[in-house]
Amino acid sequence: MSRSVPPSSRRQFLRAGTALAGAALAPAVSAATAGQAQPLEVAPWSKTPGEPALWHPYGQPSAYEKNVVRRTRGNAPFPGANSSMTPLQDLFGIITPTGLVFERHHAGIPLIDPGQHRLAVHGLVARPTLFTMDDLVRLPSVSRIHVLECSGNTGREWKGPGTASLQFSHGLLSCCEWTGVPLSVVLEEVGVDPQASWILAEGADAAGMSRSIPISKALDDALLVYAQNGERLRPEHGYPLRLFLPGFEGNMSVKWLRRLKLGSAPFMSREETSKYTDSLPDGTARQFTFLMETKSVITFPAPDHRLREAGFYQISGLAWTGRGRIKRVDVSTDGGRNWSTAALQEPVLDRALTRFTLPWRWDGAPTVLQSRAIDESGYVQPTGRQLVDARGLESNYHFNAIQSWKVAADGVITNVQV
Ligand SMILES: Nc1nc2c(c(=O)[nH]1)N[C@H]1C(S)=C(S)[C@@H](COP(=O)(O)O)O[C@H]1N2
Ligand SMILES: [Mo]
Repeated sequence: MSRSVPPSSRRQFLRAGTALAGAALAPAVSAATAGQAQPLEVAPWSKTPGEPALWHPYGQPSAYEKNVVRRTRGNAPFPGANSSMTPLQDLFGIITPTGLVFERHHAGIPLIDPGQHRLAVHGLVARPTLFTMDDLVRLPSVSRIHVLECSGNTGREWKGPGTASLQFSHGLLSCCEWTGVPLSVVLEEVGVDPQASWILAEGADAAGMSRSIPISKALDDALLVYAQNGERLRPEHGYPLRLFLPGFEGNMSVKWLRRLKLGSAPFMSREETSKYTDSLPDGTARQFTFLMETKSVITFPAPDHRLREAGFYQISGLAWTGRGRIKRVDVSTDGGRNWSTAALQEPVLDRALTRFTLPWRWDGAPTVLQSRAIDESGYVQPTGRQLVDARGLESNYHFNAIQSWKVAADGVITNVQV
């Protein structure tokens, strides 16, 4: 249709379309680009055949997208112990491309030969078993789209605005399709002792990272994952095998999984005693805080962008919850005085990222943008103040408050708390 419409009436159409879409909207294309009805030039790349197929046997993004990469903050405190963040400000839809999925390693990325890798399942079981990868891949599998979030994500926001970058504030977050064997299938193979109530999951990395998993979760929806977004796991995400626990904090999805031990009590590993507990104002700590609470963030515009002029913009963002589905997202474009209901983009999946959008006309005046997610259980994403009132300031994990982005008159966007 657009080809048969001459430029001038095409502009009228755009105006009419945006007028229909909402009272606040003006022409979506700036006068500088829309105002010139010149013939299209034939560019150099249209005059000669391009690169052949298999230019890259494994596909690569355009060279013009080379800034869309994971980024890391500073140096590792000891070898291999660091993380990299997903560039949420540059992504669309709900699936994180595998090469941009955030990483969190406690002792680097082990390079494991799948032929030599074994999964031991022992403890309170009838038949202790060593599984090869071939053994596991033969079993019935499922594929599920789920969010993975580090419980340390946005941890720097507890004591006031953290970093002025969406990638660094919220980038320990991704959403992928995960393929693997339900853990319940493997547990049936080995025969669970009725005494068993917890499972120790241990990684084959130099950290030997381990966590205790309640048997109820193991039998419910835990997965032994070997593929991500349609291909085998990448080394940095646990190749050849990881645990995946939908809706639970990322730390529990143990990568490079080598051992599952069934027992009758939690195992009190380092990662659930000294770490991944939440200190409270009265000096006690919350422990085994597995569930990732409901959260959202505006991914455009964000501090990683700059608005060049007043006019129409589509506000876009992500909402998610470890409890199930997102029911509604409210967006404020005036620092929380008024809220509008955002559109939720299909599909809205259980414990996956949900994309929301809201048309917005920026009048060029300073303002504050916020989003607030509500899940199907009725839980409403809290303000920072509500969260600090309930949990104090000593926690590093599970910060899920409403995020505020301040838009200044010059279009520069900063991280603020209101
Ligand atoms: N064996 C092992 N598993 C691990 C980790 C690790 O360092 N070692 N990091 C955990 C943490 S803290 C998180 S948030 C997730 C990150 O998964 P990703 O790197 O695939 O994004 O893996 C978890 N599983
Ligand atoms: Mo994490």
